[in-house]
Amino acid sequence: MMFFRRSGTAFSGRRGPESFSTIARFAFIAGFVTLAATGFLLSQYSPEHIRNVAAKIPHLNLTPDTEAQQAATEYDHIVRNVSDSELHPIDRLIASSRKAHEELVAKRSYDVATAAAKYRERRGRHPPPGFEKWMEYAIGHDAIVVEEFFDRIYHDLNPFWGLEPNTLAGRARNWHHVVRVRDGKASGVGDVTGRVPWLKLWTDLVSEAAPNLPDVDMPINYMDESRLLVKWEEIEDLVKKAEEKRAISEPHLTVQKYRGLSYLEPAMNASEPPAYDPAWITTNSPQYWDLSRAACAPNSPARNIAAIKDFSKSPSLPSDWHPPFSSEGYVKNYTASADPCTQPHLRSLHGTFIEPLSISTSTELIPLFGGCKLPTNNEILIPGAMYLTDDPFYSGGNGHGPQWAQKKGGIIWRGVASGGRNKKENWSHFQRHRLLEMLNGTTVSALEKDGARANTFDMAPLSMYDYKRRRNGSVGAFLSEFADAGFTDLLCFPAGECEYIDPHFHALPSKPMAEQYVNKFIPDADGNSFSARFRGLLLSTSLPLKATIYAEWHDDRLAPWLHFAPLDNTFQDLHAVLDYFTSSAKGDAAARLLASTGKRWGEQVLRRDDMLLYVWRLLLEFARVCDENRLKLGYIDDLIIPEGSPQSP
Ligand SMILES: *[C@@H]1O[C@H](CO)[C@@H](O)[C@H](O)[C@H]1NC(C)=O
Ligand SMILES: *[C@@H]1O[C@H](CO)[C@@H](O)[C@H](O)[C@H]1NC(C)=O
Ligand SMILES: *[C@@H]1O[C@H](CO)[C@@H](O)[C@H](O)[C@H]1NC(C)=O
Ligand SMILES: *[C@@H]1O[C@H](CO)[C@@H](O)[C@H](O)[C@H]1NC(C)=O
Ligand SMILES: *[C@@H]1O[C@H](CO)[C@@H](O)[C@H](O)[C@H]1NC(C)=O
Ligand SMILES: CC(=O)N[C@H]1CO[C@H](CO)[C@@H](O)[C@@H]1O
Repeated sequence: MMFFRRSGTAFSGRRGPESFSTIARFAFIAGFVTLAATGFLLSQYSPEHIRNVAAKIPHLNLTPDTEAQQAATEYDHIVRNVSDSELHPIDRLIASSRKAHEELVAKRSYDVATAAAKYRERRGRHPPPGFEKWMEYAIGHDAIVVEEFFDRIYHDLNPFWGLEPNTLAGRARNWHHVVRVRDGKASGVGDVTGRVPWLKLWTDLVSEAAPNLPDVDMPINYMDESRLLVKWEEIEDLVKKAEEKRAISEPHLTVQKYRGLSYLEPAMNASEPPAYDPAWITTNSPQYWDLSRAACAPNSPARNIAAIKDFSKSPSLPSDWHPPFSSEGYVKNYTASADPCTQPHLRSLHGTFIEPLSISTSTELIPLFGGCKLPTNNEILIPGAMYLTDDPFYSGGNGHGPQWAQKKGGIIWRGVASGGRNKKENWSHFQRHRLLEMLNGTTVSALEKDGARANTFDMAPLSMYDYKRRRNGSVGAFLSEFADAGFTDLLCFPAGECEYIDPHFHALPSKPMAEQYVNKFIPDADGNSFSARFRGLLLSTSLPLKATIYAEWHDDRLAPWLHFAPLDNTFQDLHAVLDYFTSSAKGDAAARLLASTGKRWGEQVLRRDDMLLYVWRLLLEFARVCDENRLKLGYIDDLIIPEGSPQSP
């Protein structure tokens, strides 16, 4: 996360005297502006102001179900009446995404025996003890339990099965900031004076599950950026070790009781043991790209491509980029599209790899939980703390936007020029700058007129994206009407010296999300790390268009081309995607379908309850990995035939 960060050191994220809710509102409204602008913007966009604005906007009257159903009916009706040759590649992607998602959701479990059976089948172990209480809560709260939705937990935890459990438990306990569960109660441990209230937000969430959790420690990353980049080979070794021991143990050898962590308490009157800090790399040398690619598989395209040293030249987008994760020019496998290991060009197209604001990275595997990470990072993902505040200004509150028919056919974006430290020598490589130049009608028109390239991008060739506006050179003219996108703060470096950027961008006033939701389309691009807006956008009536290199807890439960429109991290597909959605009734119906289906789905699987269940299950698993009896620990009640029972389950 970018919006609380100003300085580079690991534990210096101190905050001013403002309350979190004030900051949250502000950050939300202003598009995560830095603190420098706080005073000004807070007065201009006070909560009252936003409430007043929000109150004036018509809101969705239809229940989301109805809206999503009507949208599906409308789109299907149009598609049924057009010939195959009139179908767009995106229509095919939508069809295949709907089908895949339907099949996935059909695997839903409604009772603990089914859930446990699916667990064993997919994980090769018994579920952790406490699984029945977890499932009971899920059933009681109408949670959609599909085993695949939790794949991320196992991906993240797998390497830790290769580490020694007592060492792991000790390191987790003695970390700087920990959500600690003892005897069924959760507490936040660590000095957070003057910091963002993440520890409290996460502790409050864990508290809800705590009565049903064993003793466990959740060490959390208090920095904005993800921090662990362990070499690929090392992770492979750990995973191999874990695999060797992975088994579904004999029920009579299985135990249900965790060991507990009281053995880690310091002896009476002894001082607390110090936190275990591995060696931290704190400068951009070696460059972050080089650290990250060491965590890529040896045969991946990025592994042997060194970081760029000179960013003074304009970035080169790969020409004729037809990645394997795309189909006919549009992202198909969104997970793969977020992976820098497959896309060496991202070393010059994403701020994380250009000049991150701060770095504090280790190549050693330690237990650390956080809200987002690169696919190459080794943190254990939990829902971002910003998704947990009940502050209505984070999610947009009740103001999720008017229904589709009442919306303005435009695209809107506001935010700050983050992504890293943008300077004269490197700004043209940042993703947000690229997104905004691509949405700038003036810039695109100039480019169409004389074929010159913009600072941050070149138009994708007609051979890749062939559509009328592109042929007749009216993409820029279209955007001039359609797009309302700009930075609210240029974040020039050195501060205030904006000569290098002034000819290309000017700051626009912020706009509350409630006002932004009047538009049909809202792009979402990474800042210094994940944007933290995605959940709010999904829950709105607008359609999010999203590219990212950051993974989040919810990825396995969201489907591209069904719940949102995915974009390539180069944004080379942006203009063509917008053209698809805006040049026919079919495209508009498709956009409405995705926007309303995403909203409806988000209301079912991105609730606080769903985040609780994710963290609850994760902590059952983490407690098990940290337990010296971990190979024997398991939930087996569903396998035991109750005495006197005539049939086996
Ligand atoms: C189907 O397409 C035909 C020809 O394009 C058109 O005349 C007809 O009105 C369409 N029907 C519907 C239900 O859209
Ligand atoms: C711990 O400290 C208290 C007060 O300083 C003292 O009374 C007590 O004897 C100490 N206990 C042990 C086990 O050292
Ligand atoms: C998408 O890509 C990932 C790897 O990046 C792969 O594991 C997964 O199987 C792919 N999904 C599909 C549906 O092909
Ligand atoms: C180019 O094509 C678009 C889409 O058909 C159309 O709306 C626009 O008027 C055309 N512009 C020019 C300059 O021909
Ligand atoms: C759009 O581009 C023009 C020309 O490059 C620039 O002057 C203008 O400031 C840009 N608009 C925004 C909102 O940044
Ligand atoms: C990663 C990297 O090389 N970033 C460069 C961005 O530009 C500045 C010059 O202002 C260089 O110092 C950085 O090294």
